[in-house]
Amino acid sequence: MDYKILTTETIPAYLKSIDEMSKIFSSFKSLNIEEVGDGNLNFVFKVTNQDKPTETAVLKQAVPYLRCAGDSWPLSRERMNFEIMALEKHNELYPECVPDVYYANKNMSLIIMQNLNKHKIVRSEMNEGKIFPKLAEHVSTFLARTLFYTSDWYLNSFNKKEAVKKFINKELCDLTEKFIFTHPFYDADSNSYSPDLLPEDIAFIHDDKDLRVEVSRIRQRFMNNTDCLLHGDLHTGSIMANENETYIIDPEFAFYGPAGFDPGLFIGNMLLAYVAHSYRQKVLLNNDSSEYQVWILKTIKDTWNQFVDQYNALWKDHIKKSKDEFWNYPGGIDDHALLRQKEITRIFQDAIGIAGCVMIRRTLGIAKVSDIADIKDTKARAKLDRLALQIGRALILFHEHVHTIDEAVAIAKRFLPM
Ligand code: ADP
Ligand code: SR1
Ligand code: MG
Repeated sequence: MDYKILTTETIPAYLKSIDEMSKIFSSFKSLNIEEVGDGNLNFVFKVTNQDKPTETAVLKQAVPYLRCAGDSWPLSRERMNFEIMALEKHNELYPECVPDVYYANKNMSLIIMQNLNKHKIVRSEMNEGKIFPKLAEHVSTFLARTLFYTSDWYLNSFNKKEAVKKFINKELCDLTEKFIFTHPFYDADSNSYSPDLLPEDIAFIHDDKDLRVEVSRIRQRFMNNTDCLLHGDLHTGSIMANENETYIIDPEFAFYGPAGFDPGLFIGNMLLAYVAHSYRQKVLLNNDSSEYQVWILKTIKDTWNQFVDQYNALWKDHIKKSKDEFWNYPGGIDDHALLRQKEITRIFQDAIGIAGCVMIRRTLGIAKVSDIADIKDTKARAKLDRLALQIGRALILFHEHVHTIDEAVAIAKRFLPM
C-alpha cells in the first residue's frame, strides 16, 4: 500500500485489511480510536474494540514533517524505519521492558504495538510525585544489555560495522546535534526562553567561551563515536511504567553513538525533575518533606551503579565464555578489570557532560519538559530554569573531573540543597 496519513476515520478499514490484525481484534465494527500523541514528532492512536475492551493496540505513524513544528518543517518518514529496527533489537535483548510489536509497515511508516494501558508516562507521574520502585533496576538492565550486546566488546567486527551502517540515522542525529548540542548555547532562532528568565541568566550560558569549547567536544564525540546502538531519546517521557513494570518506548532516534549518551539523557532528565520538585513538592503537592527529591537522587545513583555492575558482569562473562585469546592467560581476567574500569569511567564522564547539555537544552532550547515548563508561576519557573542552567553548566565544565555518581549528584546538591 502506498503511504497515506491515517486518521481516526480511516484506521478501522486499514486495520481490517491487515491479516495480522485478526489475531488482535475479533471484529472491526466498533473500534474506538483515540489520538493520544503528546510527543514532538508523530501521531499515536489507541485502538480498542468497544465490545471486547481487552482487544486493544496502539498505532503509531510518522508524518513527513515534525509534528511539534507543523508541516513547515519537513522531516522524512524514514525515522519510523529506525524505530522498527530498534524495537526489534530491544525486544531481542530485553523483551520484558519493550512493547510487543504486532505489525510494522515501512511503506506506511507505522507500527502497531502493545497498548501499555496499565502503565503511565514516567515524566507525568513524577510531576505528581509518584515513586517507581523498579525504575532503577529496569532502566539499568536496559542500558547494560543494549549498550554491551551491540558494542565491539561483544560483536565481531564485521557484524558491528554492518549494524553501524544499518543505523545511520542522519536526520534525527542532525536534530540532536542542533537541538541538544548547538542552538541552546547561543541565541539561535529556534530557542525560546521562559518569560521571567532574565537576560543575564541567558548570557550566563551564551557568553561562556569555556562552555562552548566543552560542548563542542561533547558534540564531536557524539558525531564520531560509534560505541554501540543507542536508544537516542531516553528521557522520562520515553518510559512508561507502573509499580512493577517498566517499558522503554519511542526509539526512533536510535543510532550507533557514544555509550554515555543514553545514561546521560536519563540522568539529565532525572536532575530536571529534582530541580522541579524543589517547587512542585511544596507548592503543588503541599508536602514539606524532601522525600521525593531524595528518591530521585537515589534512583539516579542506583541506576548508574546497577548499570556498572551489570555491564561489568556481562563483559566479564563474555570474556570467560569466548575464551578470547587476547586475555586467556593466567591472571588475564584480573588484568581485564583495568580495561573495564577505564572504559566505564570514559562512559560515565561522557554521560555527565551529556546530562549537563540536556539540562541546558530543556531550558533554553526548542523542546521543554513539563516538569518545569508546566509551572504557571513564571517567577518560580524562572528560578528553576536558573538552577537547571547552573547545574547543567557545572556538569559540562567538570564532566572530566568527576569519577563517581556521588560526586556528580553532589554538584546538583551544591546548587540546590534539600
Ligand atoms: P513521539 O515519537 O511523537 O515522541 P511517542 O512514542 O513518545 O511519540 O508517543 C507519544 C505518546 O503516545 C506517549 O507519550 C504515550 O502517552 C503514548 N504512547 C506511545 N506508545 C504507547 C504504547 N505502546 N502504549 C500506550 N501509549 C503509548
Ligand atoms: C524538535 S524535536 C525535539 C525533541 O523531541 C524529541 O523527543 C527529541 O528529544 C528531540 O530533541
Ligand atoms: Mg517521544
